[in-house]
Amino acid sequence: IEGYLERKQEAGVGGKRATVRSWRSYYGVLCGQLLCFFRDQSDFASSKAAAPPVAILNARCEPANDYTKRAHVFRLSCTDGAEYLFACAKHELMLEWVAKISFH
Ligand code: I3P
Repeated sequence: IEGYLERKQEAGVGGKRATVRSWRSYYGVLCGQLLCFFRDQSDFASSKAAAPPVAILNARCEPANDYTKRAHVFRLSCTDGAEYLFACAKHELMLEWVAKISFH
């Protein structure tokens, strides 16, 4: 799965509260056990990453029903303690990302 996502980092490695907490738009691509981030589709085509990839092996991924400031948001909690929120354009897309990340 790939597509545009808004991303907010809530926590870094070890669960430490993230210092940069604003939402940012990325073109996200799930590549095996890595979730990769590009500025747009053409940067993906030329392998020009916009942010380090996130390892999703054994990560917890579920709809963020408790986060009410934006719609269609899911939460990704990684084994290293890092945590991210991702906002999708549509509910069905959000469910698709959650399913693909959970059962990759
Ligand atoms: C953050 C930005 C985020 C906000 C976050 C702010 O400020 O406004 O949108 O998260 O709040 O710190 P900045 O852009 O100056 O980094 P929400 O959209 O979830 O409110 P937070 O620190 O409470 O997470």
